[in-house]
Amino acid sequence: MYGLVNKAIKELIVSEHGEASWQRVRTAAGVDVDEFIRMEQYPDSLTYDLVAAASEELGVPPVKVLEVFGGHWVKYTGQQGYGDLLDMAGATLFDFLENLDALHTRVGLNMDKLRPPSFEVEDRTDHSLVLHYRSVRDGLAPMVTGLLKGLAEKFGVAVDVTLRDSKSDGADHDVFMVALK
Ligand code: 1MF
Repeated sequence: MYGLVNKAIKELIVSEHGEASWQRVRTAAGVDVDEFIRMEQYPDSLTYDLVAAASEELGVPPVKVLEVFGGHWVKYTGQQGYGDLLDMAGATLFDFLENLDALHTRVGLNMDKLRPPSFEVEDRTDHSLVLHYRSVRDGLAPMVTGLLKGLAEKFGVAVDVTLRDSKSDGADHDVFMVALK
């Protein structure tokens, strides 16, 4: 994945737990880079290793690390020059989710190595929708839960997020129910 992802993980750990904690995570993950380059490609395994090491260091399950990271990604990219990209994608949470594929197409115009997930909205009403999440990567559904909660915060709404079908339980892909509270 692009270095921006690993930079976001580092920033989250440094700001919440301090530089020493980050250095322990980085070392335990066997990562010798300390300054990631945001437009450079790194192996997905490096990102998964950082999540596993952060889980050990902080004593929280990997699933929780991913969820917290998903929430952080929305704030981090908003602050790191992608605020306009996010603002253009929609004025409400549900419009934003409908436009996520277009957002990734836009990012991918400049980054030919981007392997974006796809998000398909189904059964949209005023207060709920069904979200299909398809990715070349496995195990990131908890991050999507965090992304949805982070987005809800950005748009000032409260949501219930439930994973209806789970790829890790054998479903074809992950399916979320998203309901406004
Ligand atoms: O393939 C990739 O490297 C990749 C990296 C990040 C693919 C997707 C993403 C973003 N995505 C990460 C989790 C899902 C990964 C997967 O399932 O395979 C989060 C998508 C998302 C969901 C809900 C709400 C907001 C979301 O993201 C908004 C977003 C998406 C992409 C970027 C920024 C915000 C982005 C921007 C620049 C990038 C890479 C991603 O790289 C550049 C480009 C230009 C100059 C420097 C770096």
